[in-house]
Amino acid sequence: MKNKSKINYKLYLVTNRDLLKNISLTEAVEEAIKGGTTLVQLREKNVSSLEFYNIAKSIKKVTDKYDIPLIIDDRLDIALAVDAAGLHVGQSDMPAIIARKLLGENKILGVSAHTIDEALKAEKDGADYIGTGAIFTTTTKKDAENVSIKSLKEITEKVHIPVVAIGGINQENVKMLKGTGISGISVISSILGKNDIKKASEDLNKCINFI
Ligand code: 3NM
Repeated sequence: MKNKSKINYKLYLVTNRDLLKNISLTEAVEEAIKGGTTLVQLREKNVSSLEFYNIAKSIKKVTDKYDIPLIIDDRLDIALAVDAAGLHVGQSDMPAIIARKLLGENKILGVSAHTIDEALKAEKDGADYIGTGAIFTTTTKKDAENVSIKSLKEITEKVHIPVVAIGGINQENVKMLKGTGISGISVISSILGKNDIKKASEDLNKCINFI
């Protein structure tokens, strides 16, 4: 795995197989990486442990091929089982401080935080980066809480670790995040929901020169 301090958060793809059109998840991830995706999070709901493990193994083959770090959402056991680069936890998942203990210092730990207090606690508890959203309206995560651009900026100003914005980000609205101090954008549908995934990744990448 890359040195943790060298992780590029700029274009962070989160997965959701339900959005794919006539393409497998492994192929979709490969296309996104070819288009400039810099980091991948495997986030699949409603799967058995065996299915999640098998998907993670096949995605890891692709991310390893391109030397892109793979982060596993929520499932620390799967992250360890496939020797992923790291784990992402939400506020209702395993506490970050415990996840850090179990992961060790060398793995990446990401934490979703919606407020300054949550972000500061995540940093104290050992997070390497913060995911903050939903910045724009998203239909991909049904229970997403809204976070304003002003709050996003306040979070980036208060914490000393990278902050990645998530939620409804697309080619049109991404420019509104200029000046917020984010280290990257995290997206599902504006890449995986498109017919040409490589082009979607390329196009989005061109819109984030300010990062
Ligand atoms: N987390 P899309 S929003 C996985 O607010 C996820 O924490 C969010 O998907 C949060 O790019 C979200 O399609 C879904 O809007 C992002």
